Amino acid sequence: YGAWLNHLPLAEGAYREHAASWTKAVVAEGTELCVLTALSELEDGIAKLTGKRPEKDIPQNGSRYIAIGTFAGSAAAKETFSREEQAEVAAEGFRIRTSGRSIVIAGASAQGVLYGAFHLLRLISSGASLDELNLLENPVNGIRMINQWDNIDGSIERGYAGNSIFYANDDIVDDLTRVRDYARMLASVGLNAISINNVNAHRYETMFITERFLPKVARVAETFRKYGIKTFLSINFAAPIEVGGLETADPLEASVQEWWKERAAEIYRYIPDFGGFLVKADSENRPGPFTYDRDHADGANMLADALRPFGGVVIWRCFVYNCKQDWRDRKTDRARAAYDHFTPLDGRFKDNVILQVKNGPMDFQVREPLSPLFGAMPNTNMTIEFQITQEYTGQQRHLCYLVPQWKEALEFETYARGEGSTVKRVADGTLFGRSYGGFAAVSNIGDDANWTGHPLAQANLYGYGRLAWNPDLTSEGIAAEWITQTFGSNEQVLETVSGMLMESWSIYESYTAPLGVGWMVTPHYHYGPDVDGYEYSKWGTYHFADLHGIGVDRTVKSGTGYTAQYQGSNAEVYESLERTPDELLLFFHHVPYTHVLKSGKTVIQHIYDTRFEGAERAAGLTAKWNSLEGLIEPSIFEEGKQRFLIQEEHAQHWRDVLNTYFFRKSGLPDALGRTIY
Ligand code: GCW
Repeated sequence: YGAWLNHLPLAEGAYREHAASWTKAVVAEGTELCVLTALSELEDGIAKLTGKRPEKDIPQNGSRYIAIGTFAGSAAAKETFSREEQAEVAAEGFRIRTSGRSIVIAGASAQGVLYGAFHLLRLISSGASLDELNLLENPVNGIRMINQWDNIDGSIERGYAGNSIFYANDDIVDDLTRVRDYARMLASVGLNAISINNVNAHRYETMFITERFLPKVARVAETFRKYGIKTFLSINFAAPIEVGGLETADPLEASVQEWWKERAAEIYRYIPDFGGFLVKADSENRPGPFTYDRDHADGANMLADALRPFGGVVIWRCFVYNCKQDWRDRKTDRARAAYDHFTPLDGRFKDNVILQVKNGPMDFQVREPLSPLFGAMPNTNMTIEFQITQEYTGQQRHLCYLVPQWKEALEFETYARGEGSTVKRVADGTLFGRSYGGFAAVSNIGDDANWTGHPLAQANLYGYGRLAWNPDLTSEGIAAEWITQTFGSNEQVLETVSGMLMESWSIYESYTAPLGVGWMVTPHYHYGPDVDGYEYSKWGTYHFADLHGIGVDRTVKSGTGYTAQYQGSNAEVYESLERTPDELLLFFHHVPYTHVLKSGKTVIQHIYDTRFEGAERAAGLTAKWNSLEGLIEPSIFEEGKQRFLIQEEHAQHWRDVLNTYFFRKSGLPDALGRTIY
C-alpha cells in the first residue's frame, strides 16, 4: 500500500548511522501549506528510514539537521544560496546543499521545497552520501498532469485495479484518506495537476460544475493543494443544455458564453486555485462544436474566455476522429484525423488553451509511430498524452514497463525546426517558445490494496512522474530508483526485477500484434486476441489481412496519404517500403506474407518466430519472479506470481490464435515445423 513511499528501514550499519547523524532535526521556516507538508513528510519518512523521529528545533548540542524553506520565507535558504543561485531556481524547482552542520532544502516556492523534501528522502533510500550534497533540480515540463477516467458510480473506464478511490454510489466519497495518500504518491514524483473525472463526462459528472457537487469537489481540491497539485474537471460540452436549461451549446451564442462565465466564477468561489477544464469534444459520440457548425478553436476559446479572469486554462484533447467507417473506403484513415482536424486551426487558439495530443495517431497501441501533430502546430500550446493504464498493453495482468516506450516517443525527431526538434522539446514548449507545455497521462490506479493490480505496474506510475519532471532520465535509472524504494536494496532483487521490467514491452509486443499493425484485440474490452475483431466493425481500425498479405497502405503513392503528414526525412522514410523500420512496416504498408524484412526473414516467418519466442519469454518471466521467493515480501510475491502465471498462459493463447490464423490465411507453413493448431 505504501508503494515507493514505504520508506523501508535502512539496514543496520554504517549507512544507517550516517543518515541518522544528519537527520537529528528538521527545521522548517515559513508557514506555507507545502512547506508544512514537506516538514511532515520528512519527519515521517526519516522516522521510518532511520528508526528515529527528528526533532523540530536546531539541536543545541551541535548535532546536524535539515533546514527547509523558501528563499522568501527562510533565513537558512537565503543565507545558504547566493542571489545568482537563487535566480537559477525555477518556480517549482529546488536546491539542496550540505552546508556546515545542516542540509538546506530551498525553493522559490513552497512546492519546490516539497519536491526537494521528497528528493532527499529518495537519496537516503538509495544510500547516497549526505556529506557533500549540492544540487539544483528544475522540472523540465510546466504541466505534469494525471487524468483520472473515474466515473461517479465508482467504476473506472479502462481501470484494471479495482474501483475508484474518488467516487462511490453516485457521489464523491467523504473519507478522503486514500485520496490524500494518492496525492502523496503523485507529489513525491513531482506531478502537479490532476483531472479527477472521466473525459467522458456522463450525467452526474456534468453537474460537478454546479453547487450540487462543488462543495465536495472543493474538499478534494484542498487535499491535493497540500501536495502542490491543482485540480481540474473534465466537462461536458453540452452542459449548458444538460444542466443549464439552455437550448443550445453553440460556442458563439451569447447566452452560452454567459453561462460558462457564471459557472467559472462559481467554481473559483469554491476553489480559488482551480486549474481549469479538460475537454473531450466531438469524439466517440461526445457532443462538441461540430453540432453547431463551429470548429474546435471556437469551442475551446469560449471556455478559455470564461476561465481567463481567474487564471484557469482549457486543456482540449485532439483525440477527434470519425468512429464510423466503411471497410470499402480505403481513403478515410483514423490515423490522419487529428492532424487533419487541428493543423488548419494553428494560431487561432487563445493563449490559455492547450491541446492534449495522444503520443500516437491511433490509440495507445503496443507500437505506433508518433503523432505527426507534434511539430506541426508551432503557434499552439501542446501537451503529450500517455496512457499509464494498460488498456492495450495487458491490462495490468501482463507486465509491461512503459517507460522505454515513452522515452522512444519523446526522443522522436520531428524535424520541425531542423535537427534536434524532438517531441520532448515540442511537449516542454521550448521548441516553439510556447508559454504552456508538458505531459498528461491516464492513471492506472484504483482501490486495490496495491493500487495498480499488478504490483510491478506501480513502476509505470512512478516512471511517468519522474519522466515528466525530467525526460532525460533513463528507463534503467528510473527502474532502479523504483525498485530500491519499493523492495529495498537487495542486489539480486534489483538485478532481476530491473531485467524483467526492461524486457517486458518487447515481450508483450512479440506475442501480440506484429510489425506495428495493432488492434488484434477483442473489440471493446481490448484484452486477448481476436485477429478479425475490429476487421468486421465500423471503428475503422483495419489491418486488411487476407490470403495474400497484410497491413494498411498509408502511403501517398497508393494509400491514404498519411505519410505526407510527417516532416523532413520522416515522410520519405515512411513512404518507402524499403526504408520503413520493420517494427512499423504494417502500419504504413500492405505487403505479401512473403515480403522480406530488414531482418532477412519473411513477414510470415517473423510472425511465427516472434509468437513462439514471445510465449517462451513470457514463461521466462515467471521463472525469474519465482527465483525471488523469500526476498520479496510474501503477499507481494504471491500477487506477482499469480499475475505471471496468467501472463504465461495468455501469451500461449495469443501465440496459438495468431499462428493458426495466419497459417490458415496464407497457407505458408512454419519453416521450423513447430506446432500450429
Ligand atoms: O482508448 C480509447 C478508449 C476509451 C477512451 C478513449 C479516449 C475515455 O477505448 O475508453 O475513453 O480512448 O481516450 O477518450
